[in-house]
This record gives sequence, C-alpha cells and structure tokens, in this order.
Amino acid sequence: MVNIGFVRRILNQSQMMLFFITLCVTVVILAHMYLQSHNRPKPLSDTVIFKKTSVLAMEHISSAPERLKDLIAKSAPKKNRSALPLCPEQPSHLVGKMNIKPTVTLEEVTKENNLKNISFGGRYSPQNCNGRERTAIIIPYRDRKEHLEICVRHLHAVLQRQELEYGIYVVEMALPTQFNRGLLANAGVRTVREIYDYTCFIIHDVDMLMTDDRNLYRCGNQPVHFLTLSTKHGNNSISYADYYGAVVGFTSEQYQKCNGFSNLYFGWGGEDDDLGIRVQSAGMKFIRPKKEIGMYVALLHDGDVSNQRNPNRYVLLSQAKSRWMEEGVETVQFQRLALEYRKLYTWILIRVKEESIVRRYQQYLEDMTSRVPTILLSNVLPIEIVVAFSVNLLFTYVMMDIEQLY
Ligand code: UDH
Ligand code: NGS
Repeated sequence: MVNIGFVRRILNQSQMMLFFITLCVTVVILAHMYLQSHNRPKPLSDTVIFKKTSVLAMEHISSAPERLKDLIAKSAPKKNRSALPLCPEQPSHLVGKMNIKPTVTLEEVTKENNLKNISFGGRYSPQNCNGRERTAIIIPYRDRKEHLEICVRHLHAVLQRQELEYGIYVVEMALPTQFNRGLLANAGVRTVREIYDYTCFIIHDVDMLMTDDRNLYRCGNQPVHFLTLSTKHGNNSISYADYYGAVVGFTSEQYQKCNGFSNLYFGWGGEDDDLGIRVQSAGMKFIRPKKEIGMYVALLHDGDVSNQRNPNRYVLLSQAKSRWMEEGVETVQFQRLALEYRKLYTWILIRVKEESIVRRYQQYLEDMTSRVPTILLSNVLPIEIVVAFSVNLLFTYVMMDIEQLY
C-alpha cells in the first residue's frame, strides 16, 4: 500500500493534488501507448484471413489462415496454353465507339453484354491465343454496389474484345477510416502480386466507363493515363494538364520504380496529383491515348460521408518530392480481413489504422499546422479522455476526504 502519511509529510495539499492528477494522466497515456503498439498491423503474409461466406469456388477457400501462394497453387487453371499463338497486336473484334450514358443502368449493361468463360475471381484468358500481358484491374472501392456491378460487367465485355489476359480485383477499406484511394491501390498491388505473376496493373475508378474499346488497357514503356476526356470534365479537355485521376496503368517495374501511390491521403483529393509527382521524380512520364478514344462516361453519384475533402492534401503535396521514396507500395501497412473469389471479381477487404500510418511519418506531419489538433485528437480516444477525467475527479474527491480526517 502507498504510505499516504509519508507523502503528506513532504507535500502540501495542493502539491498532492497535482501529484495525483499528473500520475493519473501518465498512467492513461502509458496505457494508450501500450495498446497502440499491440494493435500495430502485422507483416502482410501473417495477416491473411479467409472469411467463409457463400461465394463461388468456395471449396478453394479455407477458413483457416493460409498462405495465399499455397491457396493459388491449388486453384490455378491447369489448362496447357503453351501451344497457343500470341494474341494479335491489333484485336479484331473491337467495336470502336460505344453509346453509353452517365445514366446507364445495370439492366442495360447486363442485357448488352453476354459474359462467358470467366473463371472464378473474375479472371479471363482469351480462348484462342495467349494475352500479350497479364493484367490486373484494381478497383479501390467502398459502398458503390450498383456502380461496381455496372463497371465490372462493362470491363469484362471490353477487355475480352481487347483479347487481354486479366483479373479484376476490388479492394475495399473497412469502416470507419476515411477512404484512402492510394493506399487501396497499393494494398491491391501487394495482394495481386501474391496471387499471380501480373505484368500490368491498372488502377480503375468504379464510376468510370470507357466509351471506345480502341482504348486498349495495355501497359506501355511509360505509365499510361487512359483518360483524355470525361463527361465529368466537359467536352473539350480534362481539368488540367497534370490531371492523372480515374484510370492509370503501370507495368510491375514502373509501379515499383515510383513506389506506387502515397499511403497518406485519407479523404478526397490530391493522391492522384502526388502520383504524378512520383512518376516524374522517378524519371518517367505519363502518356495518354488519342483524345478521341480516351473519352469516359462518369456514373452519377452523391458525395461520400467517408471520403470528405482532405484538408491536408496541399501540405502533403508540397512534400511529395521529398517523401516519395520513403513511403508507398513497399511500405504500405494494412490488415487483410477477407479475400473472396466472387463470380465476376475477387473481393479483398482490408483494414487500416490511420493514426498508426500517419504517425510513422510524423516528421512530415509536423509541418501540418492545420492538422495538429486533429492528430492530437485522433491519437487519444474519447474513452481515454473520459477515463482520465473520471480518475482525476475520483482522486480529487478521495484526497479531499483524507484531508478532512487530519
Ligand atoms: N470510391 C469509392 N467509395 C467512396 C469513395 C471513393 O468506391 O466512398 C472510389 C471509387 O472507385 C471512385 C474513386 O474512389 O470512383 C474516386 O472517388 P470519387 O468518385 O468520389 O472521386 P471524384 O473525383 O469525386 O469522382 C467527385 C466528388 C468530390 C466530392 C469531394 C467531397 N466529398
Ligand atoms: C483536383 C484534385 C484531384 C482531383 C481533381 C479532379 O483539384 O485529386 O481535382 O477532380 N487535387 C487536389 O485537390 C489537390 S474532379 O474534377 O474529377 O472531381 O482528382
């Protein structure tokens, strides 16, 4: 037991009060730090958990944590394709301009496209030739179910006409964290790299539909920005020359060379501009298709509650040049909660901890004067504040009681 009489002999009443209050605050802070260090995301390969739900190819999914590579080895298509020729440079079944409107419905897209020969998880290989590349379409996603169904169906139809070997991967971020498009792209790349030896990664918004299938989803000798116009940006030009949003494509080497996206943009805006700076800093340059074939239809949607404008995006952007090598696809931290092979795509659910991610780059965030209150608040949970206040009140009360005994 603490000898209060001894403490009382060396401290007066107000000093004692102060002593106990500081003691309480210290205990709470230490407890918080302890909990944080124990919640830190573990290395990628240790966190694969397969969730049992009714999905296609259920028999391939184990409920026990299992190495993704072992699982894929068991489920990979066995067909010998080595005798097939390489697909032609110019695919012969393209239709060119398609008549799609921003108001297109799921029924219309489904009726228009009779999808065949898609393997579980949304993978496809041309029937009579070998694709020139192995392409992973990665869709950062949250809460846009109708758009997802439309987008995926449209993509399958177009990519099959383009004679690509591809897989579609939908990467979703569990709530309550603010949406982070760049981090989802990085998590997607890290995951699909384990699934198959993809040579080309295309990061694709869920609400963007290409309107001309001559816009081939192939990677080039430079990163590709596939969008030259969109219904969102008007008929004549995109927002600004250095706009690299919506749909971009990288070879595996190019993505590694610029270290992918930044992981630090939580909320809306800036991550695509940051990507542009990374590409340039890594000595590369985005290329675009011809203006007339790079037109996209943007599906209509309301603002998202969990993707508010990021107030720190300009500060982060101003540091992009000095930060790009330090954080990106190679350092992304996330926990994979589920991976399901669905009929038309593979669904990957991840969880991230905003505070532990940004804390690792504190030296950059220290410049963010506007963000300081948010950082402080996000590091101390409301429950901890309540506990600290209650404990302090209790001690004050007890001390006043003890004081009255003397
Ligand atoms: N996305 C989701 N769910 C979300 C937010 C974003 O799936 O809640 C994905 C989706 O792939 C989308 C992409 O991230 O296509 C880009 O997000 P967006 O469509 O919201 O971006 P856009 O530039 O936003 O189209 C325009 C609205 C800006 C409002 C900003 C304040 N909320
Ligand atoms: C810029 C954003 C980009 C965004 C672009 C187009 O202002 O992230 O608008 O938006 N950059 C910053 O906020 C720093 S759009 O017209 O598509 O809504 O992609």
